[in-house]
Amino acid sequence: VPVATESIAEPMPKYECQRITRLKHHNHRFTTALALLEEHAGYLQSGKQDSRALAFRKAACSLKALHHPLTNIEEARKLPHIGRHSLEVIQDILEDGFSREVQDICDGDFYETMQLFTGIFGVGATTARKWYETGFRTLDDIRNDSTLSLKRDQKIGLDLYQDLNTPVSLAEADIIQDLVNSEVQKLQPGATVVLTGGFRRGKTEGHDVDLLISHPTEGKETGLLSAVLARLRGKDLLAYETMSANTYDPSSVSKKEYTLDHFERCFSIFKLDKSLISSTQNAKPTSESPAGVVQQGTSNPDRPHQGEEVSLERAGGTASFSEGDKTAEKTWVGRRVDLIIAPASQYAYALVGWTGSKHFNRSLRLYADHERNMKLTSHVLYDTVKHQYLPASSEEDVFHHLQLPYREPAERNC
Ligand code: DGT
Ligand code: MG
Repeated sequence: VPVATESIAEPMPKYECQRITRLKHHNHRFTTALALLEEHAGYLQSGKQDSRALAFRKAACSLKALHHPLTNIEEARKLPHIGRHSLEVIQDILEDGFSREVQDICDGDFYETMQLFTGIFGVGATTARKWYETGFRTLDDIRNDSTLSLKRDQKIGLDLYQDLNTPVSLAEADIIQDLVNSEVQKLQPGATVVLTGGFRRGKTEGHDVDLLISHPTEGKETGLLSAVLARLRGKDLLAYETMSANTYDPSSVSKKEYTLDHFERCFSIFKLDKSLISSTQNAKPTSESPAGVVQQGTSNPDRPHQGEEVSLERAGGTASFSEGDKTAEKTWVGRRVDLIIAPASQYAYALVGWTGSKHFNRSLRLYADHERNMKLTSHVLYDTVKHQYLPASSEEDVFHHLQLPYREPAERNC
């Protein structure tokens, strides 16, 4: 008889990284509502220390890890991290089939407008809220206001709004990975280009393409990113790029700041030729549509989208580059691509970090810190008692050092 790692009778472990959390689970009716409340809370606060949003996320994570559909509120009370507010929402859904609070948020124009504005590349909650409070409600309100001095990324975000708010399919991500890989191999044979982020966790759609680039020989990755970008630029494959240098400082790990990573990286927008993706246009999203919430162009089964104003057609539709001639058809579709360079010695940690989910990483880092006296980053694991770094050559090594059962990427979807 196979030994179940988590039986129904056992209490759910406190840390998300101790559990198995898959994309598909038994409680989407609750987690969809909680995800919307998380997103809404993020719009009200300024993002960083957002404890309300985090509370909704943690409650949803517990429900995602449950092995069966939740049918009564008493059971929800026994789960970890389900706060009072989340309990009320769960109770409403159990009793009435929907949450009045969620419905009210969807019915008002704040949430819808914030979704619209934060969908602009380069626009965060703070800017979006400022625009909302000014009275702006549509993308044209933003485009037509001459007093706004938009940043370069925001301008391109408006120009390519439809492209960048159409989910990237796995087939498109594979094409982009191949494009990058073929340039990388010409420059540094034997280098690796791995599709990470949500796609590695089994998602069939995403908001971007996260590519982790490395080379088995330490040092051979140096200079690779700018050389690859030069080649991509030469082939006119980039609509936007912004590079940041490697700012990794090994001495900083023992300090408090260990959440962001410091790899050399490029945030870019690729021009993906429509002829390359024509075979993927009819690909149906496989993510479930949670009951009762309008889904538009969303890559996350738990991220509800409203945004009625914008019609988010599949890539290759009628997208046009609105600078200048508004009717001119583009031959390409804009896709967000992150290129990250990791040296061999940090690769395993980088792979865990960039595979995510973001919340899984958060729990891994808290677990390392609170339960093992270790500092985990996307670069290293540091034992603060023995004062030593713990090298890892695989993701399995990382989990082993933390004395955690290994979780496949598909099991890290919290
Ligand atoms: P998506 O793209 O919306 O379908 O979903 P993900 O899970 O691919 O999310 P994404 O692309 O924002 O990030 C991929 C993973 O990389 C995520 O789990 C967290 C990690 N990540 C993203 N940005 C950073 C960063 O600046 N520093 C670190 N350490 N990790 C990051
Ligand atoms: Mg991603």
